[in-house]
Amino acid sequence: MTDLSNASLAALPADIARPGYDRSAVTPGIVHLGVGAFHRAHQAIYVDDCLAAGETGWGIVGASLRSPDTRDALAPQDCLYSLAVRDGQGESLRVVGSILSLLVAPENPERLLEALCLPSVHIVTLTVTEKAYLRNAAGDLDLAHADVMWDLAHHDRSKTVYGFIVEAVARRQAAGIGPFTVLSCDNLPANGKTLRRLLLQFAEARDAKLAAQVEQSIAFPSSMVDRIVPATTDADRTRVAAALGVADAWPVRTEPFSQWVVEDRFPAGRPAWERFGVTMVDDVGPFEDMKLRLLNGSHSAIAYLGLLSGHETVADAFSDPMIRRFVQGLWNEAIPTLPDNAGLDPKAYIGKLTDRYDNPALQHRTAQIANDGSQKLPQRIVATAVEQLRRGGAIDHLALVVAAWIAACEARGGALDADLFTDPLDAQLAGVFAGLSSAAADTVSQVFDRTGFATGQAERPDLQRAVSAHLDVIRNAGIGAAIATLAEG
Ligand code: CS2
Repeated sequence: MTDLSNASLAALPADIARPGYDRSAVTPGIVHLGVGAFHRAHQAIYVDDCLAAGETGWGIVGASLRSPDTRDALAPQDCLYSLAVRDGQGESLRVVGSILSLLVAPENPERLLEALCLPSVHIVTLTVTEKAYLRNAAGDLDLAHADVMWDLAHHDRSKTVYGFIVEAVARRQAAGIGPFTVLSCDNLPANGKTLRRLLLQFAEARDAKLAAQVEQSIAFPSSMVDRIVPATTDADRTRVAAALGVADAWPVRTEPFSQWVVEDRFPAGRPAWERFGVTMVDDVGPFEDMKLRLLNGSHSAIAYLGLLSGHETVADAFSDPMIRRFVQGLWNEAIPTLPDNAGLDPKAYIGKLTDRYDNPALQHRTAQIANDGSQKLPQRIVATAVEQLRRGGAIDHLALVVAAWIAACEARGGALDADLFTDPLDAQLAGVFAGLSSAAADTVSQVFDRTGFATGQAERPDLQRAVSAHLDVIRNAGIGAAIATLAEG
């Protein structure tokens, strides 16, 4: 079978959407760090829409900070790939052309720095996942992390986003090239502000003058990104190739829903995203909190409760009446913590979420979402629980999610496969998770210390007590019994 490429585009069946613009006339305007499936199903689509409407200055240079897989799969096909949008009604395919080139940072860090210093590049975007922000238990940049220490000493051979961005800022300034805007698209609260704070901590450790330069010249708008993008499977490759008539080494599979809310602070310019469904706002905070607490919080709940009850996908787990009721109860605890004066409509939001989780064609694996719980739960569950406690509200469901995460971690290598999911703190937590013989309260207190959950919050002991009580029941009687102890949503 022929491979997907610029040359084979003309041979695609007539009903397959494809770049109708001249890709060779598009110049790189965005460098994206973390060019995984999520970016390719989300931001790259909004940019593709802009290019199709005639903009030519916003092509994407995609960079992987770790693995060569995306570049290896897509470079031979001129960086083209297909987007498969699926629901119960079927699948629609579209070939996407907005990624112009792909780099693998560890292979050649200098090439990424060169891309970051192109005068045509005005925006640097990131989807590097929570763990790449390298925060310590106190939430600050982990200056003792080996990669951070490496980057502080090797400016032209960076490994972290901080090393790359700060070196690029320094080089652009030295060469008289104007600054870029840095846009985080990760699932962190106040992601722009958070990135700015951590980046300044890095720059400060490298050179105070450089830190001042970052502080004065770089804008860090925050953004809320939303689209569910399960990992691609071989079945996707086979199905997509049959529909295209050409082979695509790495299509991405997603849902019809897509949302992007972005703070409109781009001093160096930006694509006209608002023309294609992006909501440009002054303050993304309320949208982020709603998404992190209602979507991501329940996603993590479904992942850990689902794994402990033997459900392989979100749709399976969510069709289990016990879990469905649980999620409703979780939402009932989270909604009162959201601002009520920001024009949000949480009821409509969870109505839509219910449909999205029921999508039978997504096949989103619970094990995929279960990864990196120590990095996700703080903003998805713990912050919500702290706020509920502060306002005298219930935290039964919230606390059970934390207990289910611990129980799922403990179950790896026993009831669950040892490598079903991983966590960046696995090494630090291995001893704790192996300590099934210790009392639940001891386990929970050690987990809270190592993860930094609710550090410095007066509500921490109450939260720990609630989590311990649930963990005790899960250990002794199973997840079903723990859920059964809860009053109905
Ligand atoms: C998920 C998210 O894997 C996870 O942790 O909760 O990736 C989720 O699918 C996206 O945030 C949806 O926008």
